[in-house]
Amino acid sequence: MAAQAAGEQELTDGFHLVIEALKLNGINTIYGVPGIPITDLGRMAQAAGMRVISFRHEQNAGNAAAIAGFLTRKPGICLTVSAPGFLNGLTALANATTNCFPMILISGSSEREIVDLQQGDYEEMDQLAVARPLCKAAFRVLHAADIGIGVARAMRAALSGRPGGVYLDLPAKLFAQVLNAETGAGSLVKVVDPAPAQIPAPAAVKRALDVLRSARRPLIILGKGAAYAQADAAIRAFVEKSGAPFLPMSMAKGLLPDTHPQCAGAARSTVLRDCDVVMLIGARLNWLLSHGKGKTWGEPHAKRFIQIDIEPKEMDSNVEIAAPLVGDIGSCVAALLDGMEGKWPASPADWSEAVRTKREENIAKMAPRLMKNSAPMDFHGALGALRTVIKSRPDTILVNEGANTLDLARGIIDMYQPRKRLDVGTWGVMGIGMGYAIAAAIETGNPVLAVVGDSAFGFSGMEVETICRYQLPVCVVVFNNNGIYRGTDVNAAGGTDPATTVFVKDARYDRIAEAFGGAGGHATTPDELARAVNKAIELRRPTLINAVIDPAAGSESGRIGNLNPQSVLKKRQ
Ligand code: ADP
Ligand code: TZD
Ligand code: MG
Repeated sequence: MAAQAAGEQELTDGFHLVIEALKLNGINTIYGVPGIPITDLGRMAQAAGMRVISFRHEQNAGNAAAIAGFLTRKPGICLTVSAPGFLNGLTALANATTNCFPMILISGSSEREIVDLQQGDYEEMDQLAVARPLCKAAFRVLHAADIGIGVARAMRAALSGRPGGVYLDLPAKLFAQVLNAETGAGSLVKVVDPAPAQIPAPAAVKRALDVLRSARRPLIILGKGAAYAQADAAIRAFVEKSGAPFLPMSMAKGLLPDTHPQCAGAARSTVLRDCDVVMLIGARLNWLLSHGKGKTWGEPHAKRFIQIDIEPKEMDSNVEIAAPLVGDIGSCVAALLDGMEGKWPASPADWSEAVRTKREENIAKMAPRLMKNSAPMDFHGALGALRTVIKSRPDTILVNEGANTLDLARGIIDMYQPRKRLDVGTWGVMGIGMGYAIAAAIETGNPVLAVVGDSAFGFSGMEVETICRYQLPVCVVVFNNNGIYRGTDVNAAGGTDPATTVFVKDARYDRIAEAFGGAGGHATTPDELARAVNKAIELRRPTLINAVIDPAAGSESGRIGNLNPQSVLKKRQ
């Protein structure tokens, strides 16, 4: 442990203890923005051999930490200054919690005595109280001797059970508190087995298998919890043994390749409507699955649901779950496989055949649109080009946000490997793009392709400087259709102000990368786009490509326009 000598005694302090506590628990990267009171903490962490990635805005650092947690099953750390920096990081913390990603937001804070009496300290705010409702757990450490316990509690809270965001409040005074070095070292805690296996009850396993066995038209839905669980081989073995068609939620794509014969991605509406038994593996029946009800599910129906989840309270959240299987996905799937020994009735052949036929039909229908080499590009033509890039470079991590840019890419770009597709997730939040891309590159070393709408990009675009500064192998493609959903709206009042959803026409986003020494690219056809992206990935060079998309090509809110409230008075205006 780094220490100072003061007379006879070896000393340590809060700064060193925080760093040592994180390192002891296998944390080697911090994402953050420096400033009072944590500037020296960042410097000292870097000096102690940690990677400290400095961002331009805390929200992006927080998003980076969150996705680092998803990718590594270790909580990603975001470090911020007090009040405003903390608040900037808070959206990412809440988003991590919503998406079940383990993350710890560590923020410096002002003097407790002054904050609690509301006497107006520098960046005064009761951060602990503000954070508490937005994360799984929130802790404050007041004494350097408690740093070890504080970090241990944060680690356990983030990782155990359903993963999520944790807030750790470190008041400025704590960092300079001095402690005997030996006492300090003795106060650190190495968290043993932070995400303990949760073995499902044998009766629950049997019930699940009985329901699955009884299915005439089974469907397995894989969610991002299944991707997070890193039980890839067991999940694949289980899906294959069951013979059932499977549907990956967007961040579970690639867990089994989208080209797998059982993949029903291209027959989504059919399988949701026609299945009779559904097995959810790490996927919630939230809005992304129409809550398990309604037209999408062919209601009225008598479908039965099996659900594997680590969170018992998730069961029956939207519909009755006939066979809840509570436990961690690795243990649950292993138990199911054990219970399937011997001959297992694979999914009925007529159902599998019907799904396969529908899927081939849909793929064939889509194919010509993906080959269109026109200028300006439409979404399908541009995404068709990127689809071929990912096919030839399947270890590339695809980050995706926007509306049309997101919804269409999700369907068009096949994924081949687990945890290679990262996107807006449960909230549909814009602004995750650059943070996710940066952490994906840092944590995996793989090349990253970020495909982002021009609006989505704007929420985190300044981090292109961060990408260039750290020389990361990130290629950003901005789908530039001059606006949100479309670039063609006009101001109904006819004034000089532009419409609310449009941006500067024909902007050159590529020049943002050039400003920071990265490579810029400007693509007007799918061929040009594929060439430019291939080159960027090949050279592992920070690159931003401005992809010119027909401003009229998109639809309102992408695929979820139905969620927009409509004014009954609109037509009269
Ligand atoms: P998607 O958006 O892909 O449908 P969700 O985020 O809705 O996925 O669901 C993920 C689910 O996975 C959550 O309910 C979460 O509790 C669960 N989960 C996360 N990790 C595990 C795990 N290791 N074992 C079991 N369930 C998990
Ligand atoms: N703010 C935040 C944080 N999240 C959001 N989802 C939105 C605003 C609303 N919103 C969407 O849901 S998509 C979107 C916004 C602003 C941008 C869509 O425009 P785009 O994509 O350029 O990124 P397309 O390709 O033009 O549709
Ligand atoms: Mg756009």
